[in-house]
Amino acid sequence: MSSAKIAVVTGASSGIGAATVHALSKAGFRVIAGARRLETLEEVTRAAGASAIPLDVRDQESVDNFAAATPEVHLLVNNAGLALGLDPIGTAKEQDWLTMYETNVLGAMRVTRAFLPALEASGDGQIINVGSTAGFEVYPGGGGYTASKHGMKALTRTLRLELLGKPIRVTEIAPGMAETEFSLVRFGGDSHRAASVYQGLKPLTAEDIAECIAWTANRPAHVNIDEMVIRPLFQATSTQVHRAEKD
Ligand code: NDP
Ligand code: 8X3
Repeated sequence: MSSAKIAVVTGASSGIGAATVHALSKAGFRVIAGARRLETLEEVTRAAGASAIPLDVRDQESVDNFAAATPEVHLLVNNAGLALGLDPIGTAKEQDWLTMYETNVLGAMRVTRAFLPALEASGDGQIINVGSTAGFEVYPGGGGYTASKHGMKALTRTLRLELLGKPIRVTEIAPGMAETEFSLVRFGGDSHRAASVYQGLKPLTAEDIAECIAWTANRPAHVNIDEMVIRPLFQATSTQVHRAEKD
């Protein structure tokens, strides 16, 4: 039987989650990956030598099935998440806010709740939540997303208090602008609008964040990285970004 540690990565069909599947596999973890788009997920896991299980973090039954198929786990990466729209609060779409909250906060809670017993039983458990700079900053039009990522920060910090004395480390990784499918999803598939978010600067890549996750996961068992904030060089805050002039 292999003695490799087992890692679960949610939202692993694209972007940071997919890159994390590769980074953790390379670091020696046996990775079990979840997302809704099973075919896309399987392309990722096939290439990384990992396993794919369908997962919708908004659906309790799906989370239960996922957890039942994964009885042993040392590391949980709560990465599944999304932003929808950039509407000001005055014209906010309630369904968008609900979806963001249900995915980014309730989803992370559900998956964490399902895996806590196994993480504790591992004797060396770890939870890495992918938050965001939107978890401690705000920007116009970002109300629904920033509220959800502030929520995830609260969840992460609460967990660290509740798990004190147990062998489970808790970390928040908080990226700034990373070019993934994130903006494409946020703007309903509008690729021009999505590309304009990163125009004139070099954004982070999914791999940049995945390396930070893998590094955090590889610290000795007594070392807890509480929070890590990573931004592109030309982003100082959510609203202050330096862009090169267009040619
Ligand atoms: P992507 O859109 O590329 O990836 C999002 C992933 O989440 C996909 O694999 C998607 O898979 C999955 N997902 C969405 N909803 C669900 C659901 N209900 N159940 C299961 N999986 C779901 O974006 P990123 O890689 O950028 O996003 C990953 C995380 O990073 C998110 O939490 C995001 O908020 C955070 N983040 C992103 C930043 C950025 O600039 N890109 C910056 C800071 C944080 P599928 O659709 O197949 O279910
Ligand atoms: C994603 C970063 O700036 O779009 O979490 O909120 S931002």
